[in-house]
Amino acid sequence: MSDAPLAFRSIWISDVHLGTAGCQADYLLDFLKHAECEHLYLVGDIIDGWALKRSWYWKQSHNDVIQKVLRKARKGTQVTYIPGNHDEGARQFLGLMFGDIRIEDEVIHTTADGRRFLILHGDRFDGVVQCAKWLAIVGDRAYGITLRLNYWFNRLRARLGLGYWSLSQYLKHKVKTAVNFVGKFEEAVAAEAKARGVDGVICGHIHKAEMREIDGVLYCNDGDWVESLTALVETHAGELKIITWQTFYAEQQAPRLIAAPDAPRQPQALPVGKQSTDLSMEKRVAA
Ligand SMILES: [Mn+2]
Repeated sequence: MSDAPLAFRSIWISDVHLGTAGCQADYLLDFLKHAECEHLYLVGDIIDGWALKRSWYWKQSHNDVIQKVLRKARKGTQVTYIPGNHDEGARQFLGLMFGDIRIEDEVIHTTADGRRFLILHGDRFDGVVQCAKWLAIVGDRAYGITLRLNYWFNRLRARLGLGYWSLSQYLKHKVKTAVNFVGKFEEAVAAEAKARGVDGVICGHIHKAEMREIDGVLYCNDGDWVESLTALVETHAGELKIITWQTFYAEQQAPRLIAAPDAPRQPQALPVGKQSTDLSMEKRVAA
């Protein structure tokens, strides 16, 4: 049994959205390169078929991610692919093997300490929750813009002889509903797990990494590789945790810093071309 920090028993990733400009394939590649596991679960929305139908966007790094996964499968990692709504085309192949990769709609994973987890993407709960999901993504960052928009909007309304109507108030209410959406989604998924008699559930879909107990079951969401760069991992002892690429990367660099005490104590330079993205990530983390 290896207890090296980068060797896990299982890894769950989802919502990679290969085929879109938002996909952070380079970071995911770096993560996959340095993290080993016995079980790899791809929990949906790995390839964004919807976006590719609209306009073709495919970079070398997107190929590399797929190659990396195939390589892991060849080398003995058990890879399970659970299609999501953005890659629903793969749902016609449920129950089949593609090379070394198993395609399933949902599976049960038993952790090293014997707990049973239901794994699914999560989009089937959209209907239950019935809310505008995109608002959760827009969030309050757009609030400043809407305030300005509100001003011009109401000047126009006044000129047309109409009364004041608060656009920002309206959107604020909608954002609040979106926040509710996340909570309601999590509760709906947890309720399903409870009904199935498992100890917990692992899903993706809403791009919000989370691990908390809801009504007696452990709700886990592995997040995404568009914005938050997160994965869920299981250690060899059966402990589950969410890791973010930023932390993972820092830990990866740590041994080198110790090995070279004379090195200037500056943050490690990121691979070329990633600095700007990383800055915006820090902002996101702080937000
Ligand atoms: Mn989805």
